[in-house]
Amino acid sequence: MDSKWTAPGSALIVIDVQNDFCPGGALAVPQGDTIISAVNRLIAMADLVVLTQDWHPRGHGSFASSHAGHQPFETIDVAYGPQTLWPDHCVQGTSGAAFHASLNAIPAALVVRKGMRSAVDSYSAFFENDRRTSTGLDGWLRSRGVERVLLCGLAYDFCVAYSALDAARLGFATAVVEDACAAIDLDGSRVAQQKAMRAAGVSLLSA
Ligand code: VGL
Ligand code: ZN
Repeated sequence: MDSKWTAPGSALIVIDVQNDFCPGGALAVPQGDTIISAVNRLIAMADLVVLTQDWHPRGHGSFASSHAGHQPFETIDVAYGPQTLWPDHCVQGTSGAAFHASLNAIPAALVVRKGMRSAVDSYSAFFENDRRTSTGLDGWLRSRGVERVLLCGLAYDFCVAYSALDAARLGFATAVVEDACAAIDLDGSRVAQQKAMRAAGVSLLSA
């Protein structure tokens, strides 16, 4: 990996390394916990670290349980477009929403919580799924002088990919460390999002 990704002007954004996305959790990503040692090595090398935390209120609109007659992993249409329905996960204050105990969260300068409004899901660290409501991360990074973002975490084909595509669109040089990510892979979403990231100019790296 080129040293520019760990130099001043670069930030590492660690996406959603939370218990519910790891084996035993409510929305377990296969092998979700096996990436954590690689994530911790990236954290140790980074100049600036941001963590994201999926942080839903009970009864959140992305939960299948909030939609009578629908099952997890179905897609429905909502005000801002298609929305995949998920098992209840990362409910604010629960152990499932906590960072995995193996994640070295100590060096993080900022924790961005997302998905906090019941009516709007939020995969990206930058914008909610309505694609308009900002989390404020763009401005925070710019005021810290960040020009390059390196991403890793869970899940590769949802929150990591959405965040990387937004970062590239916002004008950051953007890279994803693929072997520090794990995918849900719903209906081919892993390869589809990998293609989309490549097409957007996101560098796909190995640790
Ligand atoms: C995520 C689905 C629902 C993710 C979050 O972190 O990729 N996926 N909420
Ligand atoms: Zn979520």
